[in-house]
Parts: sequence; C-alpha cells; structure tokens
Amino acid sequence: TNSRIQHPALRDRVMSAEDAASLITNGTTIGMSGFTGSGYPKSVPLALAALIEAEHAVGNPFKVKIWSGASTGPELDGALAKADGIEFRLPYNSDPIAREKINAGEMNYFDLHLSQVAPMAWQGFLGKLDTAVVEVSGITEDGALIPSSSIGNNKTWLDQADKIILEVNRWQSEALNGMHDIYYGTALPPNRKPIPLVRPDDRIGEKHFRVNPDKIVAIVETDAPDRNLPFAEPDDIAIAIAGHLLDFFAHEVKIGRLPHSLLPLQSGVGNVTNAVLSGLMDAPYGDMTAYTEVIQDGMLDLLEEGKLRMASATAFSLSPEAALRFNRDAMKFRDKLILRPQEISNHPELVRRLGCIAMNGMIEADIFGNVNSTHVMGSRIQNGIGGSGDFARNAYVSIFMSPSTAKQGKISAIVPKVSHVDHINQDVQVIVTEQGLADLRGLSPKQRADVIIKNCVHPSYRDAIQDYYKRARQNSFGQHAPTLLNEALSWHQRYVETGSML
Ligand code: 0RQ
Repeated sequence: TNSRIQHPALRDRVMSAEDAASLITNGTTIGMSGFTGSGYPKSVPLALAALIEAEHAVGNPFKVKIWSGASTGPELDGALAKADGIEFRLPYNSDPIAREKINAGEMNYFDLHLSQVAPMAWQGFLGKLDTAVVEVSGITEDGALIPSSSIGNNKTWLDQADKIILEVNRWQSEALNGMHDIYYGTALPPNRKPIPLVRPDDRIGEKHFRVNPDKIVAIVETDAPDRNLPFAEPDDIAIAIAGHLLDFFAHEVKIGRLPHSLLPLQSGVGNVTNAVLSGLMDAPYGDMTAYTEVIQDGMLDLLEEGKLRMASATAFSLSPEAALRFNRDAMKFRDKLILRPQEISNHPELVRRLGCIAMNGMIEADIFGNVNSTHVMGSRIQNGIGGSGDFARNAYVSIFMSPSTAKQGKISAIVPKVSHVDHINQDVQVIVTEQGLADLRGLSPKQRADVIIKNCVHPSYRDAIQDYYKRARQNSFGQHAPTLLNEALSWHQRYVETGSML
C-alpha cells in the first residue's frame, strides 16, 4: 500500500472516521488542526457532525468545544455549526454558517490574538483540553509526526490533550517533510527565555512533532484537498490601494527609512494583499523576505522570480491552482519556505525584533486612526482579530488597508468614530484606501484627522465628514480628539435603520 504510516505499531490504530468520531463524547474540548483553510482534519469532524445530528434526532444533548489554529473548512466548522454541535469556539472563524450562529447568539466565540492561544492554553486560562484531532502528512518509522500544510497550535494540542486522533492525509505533498520548524523551547513565566530567532530564515526547532504514542487512540487515512479558495484577480480598487502603498515604499526607501530589500513582510489574506504582492513583482526590490502567517499565491510567484528570498509562516493559504502548482513543484520551493507554530510566526518579540512591515485589512477606521477589524456596526462579527494585533502593535510600520466604501457605497469605511476598536490609534501608522494614503506617524489626533479626511475618504462622504469634524472642532467637550458624543456613531445608526450611511 502507499500508506504514509511508517511506524508498524501505529498502523494497528488505523480505523474509519466514524469509529474515530465515536471516541468523542458530549462536552468534549477538542483541539483541531487547521489554519486559513489548510491542514485541518477533513473526515473525523464530518463523521462527528453526523453523530451529533443522530444524537440530537433522538433528543440527546451533544455539543463540543472547538479550539483551532485559525479558520478551517466547511467539513469542520461548517458541518459542526450546521449540526448545532459547537458550544464554544476559539480563536478565529471565517466559516459563514458558524458566523451566522455566532451572530444569532447561538454559539459562544472567543476571538483572540493568534500568538496568545498556545501560551493561554499552557497557562491554564482556557480550561482542559481533552482530545486533539490533527492532520499530519505522515508518521515516521520512529513514530514522529510529519506536519501538514499548516502548523497552527498543533504542537500544543498534541502535548496537552489526553487523547489524540490523527488524520494522515495522502493528498498533502511528501515534500512538506523537512519544511517545518517546531520550536520546543517555550516555557511559562518566570522561566521564559529569549526566543533565539534573529533572521526570518533561522531554524530554531525540529522538523517533526514529538508525540507520546500511547495517547494516539485512532488514525484515519484521508486523501482530501485543503479548502483553498479560488483566486480572484485584483480589481481596480485593490490595484489602486496597492499602487499607493508601493509609492509609499518607494518613498521610504528613497529617504533611507527602509532598506532596498524592504523589511520582512507580513500580509493578511484577500484581494488587496494579492494586489500588493503582484505589485511587488514589478517593483525594483530584491532579496526580500516574508515573516508572516500565511503563504499566498503571490508569494509563490515572488519566490519563483527570486524577488523573495524566503518566506516564514504558519500555514499555506493558496488557490486550488496554486496548491496544485505547489504540490507539483514543491521541491523547488522547499528550501525557501519555513512553517512554524503560530506562537512563533506571530510572536510579538520576534515581530518587533525583525521589524516586520505589517499589512492588514480592516472593516473601518475613524478620523483619528483607530481601526475596527472585526465587528460590522459594532456588533456583528465578521471573522476575528486573527494575527492582525500581534503584528500591528509590534511592527516597524503598521499599515491598514480597505476600499473607502463597502456594500456598494452604502457604508463609508472612514467614520467619525469606529463602532468597535481592535487597533488603537497608537498601533496604526498608515491607512490606505483607493483614494490615497495617510501616513500618521508622529501626528497628533487633530493632525491625523486632517490627513485621513483629505486622503482616504470617498468623495460621497467627504462633505459630511468635514461638516461633522468642523462642528466637533467647535463644540467638543475637549479639543485633543474633538468628538461629538451624540453624533459620533450616528452614521452607523443610520445604516442600521435605513440600510445606508448616506
Ligand atoms: O462582506 O463578502 O458579505 O460582502 O467584509 O471584506 O472588502 O472583501 O475585504 O476580505 O480583505 O476582509 C477586515 C474582514 C477585510 C479581514 C476584513 C465586509 C465586506 C465583505 C470582507 P461580504 P473585503 P477582506 C491575517 C491577518 C482581521 C484578521 C486579520 C479580516 C467582507 O481583513 O478579517 O487581519 N481581518 N488577519 O462587505 C460592513 C464595513 C465593511 C464591511 C468590509 N465597513 N462595513 N461590512 N465589509 N468593510 C489573516 C489571519 O489572521 C488568519
């Protein structure tokens, strides 16, 4: 057979997904692998969802608590949410069904900084982890686990769970073996030591997960692709945002505030970041590096061109075409990619030391540069804070990007006051919309407001925001960050009542 399980005794633990799922009971806390749609278990969660539905059908309660790396796929969050099987979820979700349940108040969700999940688990702040369900790409002869297309929190789940269920996925490239760097040197205070990584390409750990074989209660073999969303060609707005950002980089290099190889790039996922990455293909920089969460399509191009020397991340987040390309050419990329635990890929100490350029999306920003990344109209969660906070606070330059309007112009992304704050103005140095770029470094709140209103607001909202701000300059309680309390959130209230901020 073409089994990826080289350890003879562990082969005896192979069973069906249904049999493996039956080892999970009502109330179990499960640590799942998975990060931005890669490396998540694909068959045990589906079998568990079926089991939960069957139990619900005969009137029995059955819900589980799910911890993960970040977002997973429809076979995990989607299926379990649809079965009303998730009582609690952390730390990041982008599944539409789970999002609906959370926003309907039917599912508890705790979104938190991705770098903090593993430390919080070790500190005991999250309660006890019962079972780990982790996808790997193979098991070595001596029983070590070859990680899959994401690492996320798997090291912590494997260490902490009482029971381990593994999915060994043959679809994953065998060339993944050797690409990972699992750091085993983390400790709890007061015994923490500096993390010995000073360049994005440093290897500080081990290639495989260590695991206590006695804890492995089931192994399921699969052959299923990652979720991998289709690639959308950047639209005009994304291209305009990328253009402003690339002009900014050119300016910073010219005056000597950024080196010619820039600094390690962190980029969020989505249309806009893909446009930035394709813009970098034609830009004059070379020998670049990425120290980021996810490896996207655009990074494969930059690596192949030799513009990007290497990329460090915790997961892949590729389109189906790029995933095929990676699986075909994996040997070519192998020495240029390192996947690490998310505790390390997003570590504030390392982001600060390396001086990352952080580029993340946002829902909205206010005229003082506070940013909302998560909650539409202050209360409906979109995804979660993810790694944006890990990077934004500690980056060399922290950049937030968004189209200047959302929902066909019915919503302005620049508002008098954000309806929820994820990133305080001190953590936000540059704001970019297709209208222009606001460099906020070293500016007071009033100076920030002037630049943001002038450069970033969509023309259809410019008069209204200028009018608001002018009156705030006259009537605010204080004149440090002029605000009209009874009006600051009125744009949001208007949208909730009428479907438009206009
Ligand atoms: O919703 O699809 O229903 O129309 O939000 O918006 O414009 O497609 O942009 O995909 O870059 O997402 C902040 C959500 C932006 C993302 C956010 C609606 C909009 C659409 C998506 P529809 P776009 P993006 C690395 C770093 C936090 C985590 C993070 C995010 C949907 O960047 O989750 O940074 N960030 N992680 O219509 C109402 C507004 C809106 C709005 C956008 N002002 N009001 N709806 N939308 N702006 C990754 C990880 O950490 C894993």
